Amino acid sequence: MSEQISVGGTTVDTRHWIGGRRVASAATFTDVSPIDGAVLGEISRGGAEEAGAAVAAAAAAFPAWAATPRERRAAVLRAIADGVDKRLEELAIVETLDNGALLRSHRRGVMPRVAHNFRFFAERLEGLGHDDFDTRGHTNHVSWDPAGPCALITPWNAPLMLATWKVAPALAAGNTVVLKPAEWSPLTASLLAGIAADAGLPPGVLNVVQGYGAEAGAALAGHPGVRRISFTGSVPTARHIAAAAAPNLTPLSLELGGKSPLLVFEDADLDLAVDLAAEQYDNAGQVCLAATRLLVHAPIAAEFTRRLTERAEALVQGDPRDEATGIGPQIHPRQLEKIDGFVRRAVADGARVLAGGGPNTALGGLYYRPTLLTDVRQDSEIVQEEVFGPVLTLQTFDTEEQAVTLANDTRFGLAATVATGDRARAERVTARLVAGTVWVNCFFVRDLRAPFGGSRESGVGREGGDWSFDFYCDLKNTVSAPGGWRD
Ligand code: TXE
Repeated sequence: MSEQISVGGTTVDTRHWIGGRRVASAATFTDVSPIDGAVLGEISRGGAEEAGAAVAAAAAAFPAWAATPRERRAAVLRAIADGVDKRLEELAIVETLDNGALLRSHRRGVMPRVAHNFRFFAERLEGLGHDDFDTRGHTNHVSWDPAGPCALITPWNAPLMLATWKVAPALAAGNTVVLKPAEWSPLTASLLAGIAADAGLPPGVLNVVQGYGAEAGAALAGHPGVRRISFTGSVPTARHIAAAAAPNLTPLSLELGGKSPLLVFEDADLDLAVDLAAEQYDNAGQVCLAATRLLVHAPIAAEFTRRLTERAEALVQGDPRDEATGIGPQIHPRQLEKIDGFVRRAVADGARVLAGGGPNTALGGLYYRPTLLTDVRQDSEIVQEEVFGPVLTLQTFDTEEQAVTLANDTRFGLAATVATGDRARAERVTARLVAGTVWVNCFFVRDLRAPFGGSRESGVGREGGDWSFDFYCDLKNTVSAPGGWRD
């Protein structure tokens, strides 16, 4: 077994990164490209032992990193961002081969955002602070003390972007990190470890443990030395993690799934509304924020449906490395089967297929056709459960009241999008939607200063801006009496 594999011309080390050293496990798992099923390599398969070693390394590195002045920590984060920029093309290619998302979006959107994650939290750290305040002459001083080793457990749909969204604020805050990337897309985390070391991050401050969730992930979640757990992934896994963390009372941040609505009112710009709906097929529907439930005002439903059906059918499906491709493969055979199961059961339950409806047999492999379903019941599985594939449902409504009721009627609350030309309506409707993020006449506009997270089963807590520091730090209030000094 080779520990150095070549992926699209880039050398990637398949071992863990613990205490500033590459560490191999005897056991491995196979990493396969979703584009064509090619084996990319054998990756070290960590478990309790490797998780324990990584937490020990993170604990050993913690005091010195926590005591490192903010400016120095910020400088290292900026150097990591520069390293990401320098290796942006390699990262984009490796990520595309590993998770099958479009190369052009990795190049132009995702990897620049990875670098931005580091620069943003470097800058935010420098500005972090409160004015001291006074209580009957006593001074209150609030400080953000680093919490300790953080376990960051991340998914495969946007591997490096979601990992660095956690790694950057955790490190900025003065914590040390053990990152456990998803086993279906482990490669860019390994590259990040190298980039961070080259940027001057001391050994043990960032550790990467590869492996399966039930092994490496579970060991981290239940480790008593871990002071924070941040997880992005599915609701069932979040429950396992919360249960594992409970004996230690480890604080958790959980960013989970969604079943977000797009509400299209009759006064909306129809071109824009169709664009917004078609955007939901991005990343082959593997986006937690995706507005997969289209709720359309009855008077415009026929025209909207006609246009969106055309758009779905015109989407170019194929190799995510091709510039012309609009939709690539699903990540894994298990996901393809899961998606197809959802669609088949929906059809058996009375849903009508307007577009797609099954795997793209011409392409074979993991390609699922962009699918649009209608005649779906609100309480049906296809409307209530996250599919995490290119599958949208379309329902109509007659009144604003009905639209809001339908929009809020799932156990999720991650995001919602409203298309309307009526400002007063936008204000009324957005005020009543249960969601961590609401977009009006736009989608996926993200500013890292804003809080991000979900309501209900879409998550626990918020990250972003100073909320990230609130989570990754132990906040301390120091109250000093006015007198008593000997100087
Ligand atoms: O996710 P998991 P899966 C949803 C989406 C998708 C479904 C299944 O609906 O269809 O989840 O995907 C680690 N202890 N989302 O099964 O299991 C795992 O190794 C500790 C939405 O791949 O949540 C990986 O690193 N860790 C989502 C990470 O959890 C464990 C993105 C995510 O995997 C673990 C991904 C355990 N017991 C899936 N079990 C989003 N919110 O964007 C697994 N893991």
